[in-house]
This record gives sequence, structure tokens and C-alpha cells, in this order.
Amino acid sequence: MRFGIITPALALVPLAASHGAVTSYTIGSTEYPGYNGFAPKAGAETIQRQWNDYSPVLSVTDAKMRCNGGTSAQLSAPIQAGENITAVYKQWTHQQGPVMVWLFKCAGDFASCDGSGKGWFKIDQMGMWGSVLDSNNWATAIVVKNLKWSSAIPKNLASGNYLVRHELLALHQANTPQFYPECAQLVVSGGGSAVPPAEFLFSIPGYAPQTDAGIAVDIYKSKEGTYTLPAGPVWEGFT
Ligand SMILES: *[C@@H]1O[C@H](CO)[C@@H](O)[C@H](O)[C@H]1NC(C)=O
Ligand SMILES: [Cu+2]
Repeated sequence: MRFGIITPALALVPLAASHGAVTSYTIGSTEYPGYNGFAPKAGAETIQRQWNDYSPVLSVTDAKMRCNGGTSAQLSAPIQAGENITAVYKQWTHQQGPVMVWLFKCAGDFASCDGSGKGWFKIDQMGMWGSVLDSNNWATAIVVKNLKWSSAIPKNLASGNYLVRHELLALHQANTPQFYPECAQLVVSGGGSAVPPAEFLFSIPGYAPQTDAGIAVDIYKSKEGTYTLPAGPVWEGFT
């Protein structure tokens, strides 16, 4: 099946009917409402930085790659190093592509933390299993099914203020990657002193070239294949 062919029809569907975004978070037994889209509010009391809408970011160098346009949030959520954060999606539809979860350590308070500079590192990611690129054996298909994604904060991560960035990369259109990133504010405590070495650190936007083998992908070109995520492995935090 070549889903690429039905794209013009999909384009007629109202934006809100497809795509998706992180709309809340769960840490332990606490639920943190996020932004629900389409009604930005000055000073909204969420831990999430308000994103624009469900529309994908199409270029790895687009400024919206960082937090889907979100620049600030009033609140932050406490989390222990080693604890999980679960991102919840009100809706999500694309079944081919990886999930990546990133952190950025703020130098100070959140108000002055814009996520600029080479400070983003991955703490969780999943691509494809098996060898059939146009199958549903992808991390984003798990998000379609569960409408959530859970990741552990590294156990010995240095305590402090962090931005967490959940990124879904949809690859259902050949060579037309769609990025869906959202950010929230976390105060990590109980960690150690670990900080990732330079090779795990990236700037966002621009963590890889648009031509990266994990970004410019045609999942329909050959039946069998392998997939390598862009921007390298996750930092486990145990060194
Ligand atoms: C916590 O996150 C890890 C991935 O970092 C995952 O493997 C594990 O299943 C998560 N635990 C829960 C209870 O969701
Ligand atoms: Cu979409």
C-alpha cells in the first residue's frame, strides 16, 4: 500500500482532525494538564510551553523545531532522578516514524531558559523493529495505540531545571518528514552530578541535516530495510 498516493485527500481533512501533540503529562500519580491547542492564553498555568497547533514542522532548521513555537510556561513539575515522565497525547495518527525524548539543562530559572545552544541530549528513543519500513513496527505506532509515551529520567542526572522535549517524527510521506515537538518544564532533584559528554549534545533546531538518513526517508522505496535514528544514541547517564 502506498499511503503517499492518498496525501492530497488527507490535505483536505481539517488540521485538527489529524496529527497530534502532547496535551498533558503524568509523573508518579500526579497529572499535569498541558496545553490543548488552538486557544493560546497569556500566562496559562501549565508546565508545558504552549505550542501553536497540530501542524507538523517540516524542516529540521525551522525555529519551531525547538518547542513547536512554545517559549514559556508559568509552572514546572518536580521529578526525582530515576522517575518516569509520561507524555499523554489527546490524539495521534501516524504509524511510521521514531519517538525521541530530549532534555536541556537550564543555566538558571525557566524564564530565562530558551533552549538555545548545544545543550539538548536524548534520554529515550525508539525507531523501528523488524525490517519492513512501511509496516507499523514503529515507536509512533505505539503512540497511536497507547496515546502516551513513558521515559525515565537518568538516575544520576545532575539536579536542576530542565526542559523536556517530546518529539514524534512521522515518516509516512516519502522524503517529507513531519516533526511534532512539544516542551515542558521539569525540576529534577535527587540526582547525582552526571552531565552528558559533548558527543551527546545537540542544538535544536538543526540537530542533524535534513538529508540525514533518519530524516530523509522513503519507507515505500524498498520492502526491506533498516532505520537509524538521527542524532545518535541516548545518553544513559550512568558514566
Ligand atoms: C519508564 O521509562 C522506561 C524508558 O526510559 C520504560 O522502558 C519503562 O517501561 C517506563 N516505566 C513505566 C512504568 O512506564
Ligand atoms: Cu499529521
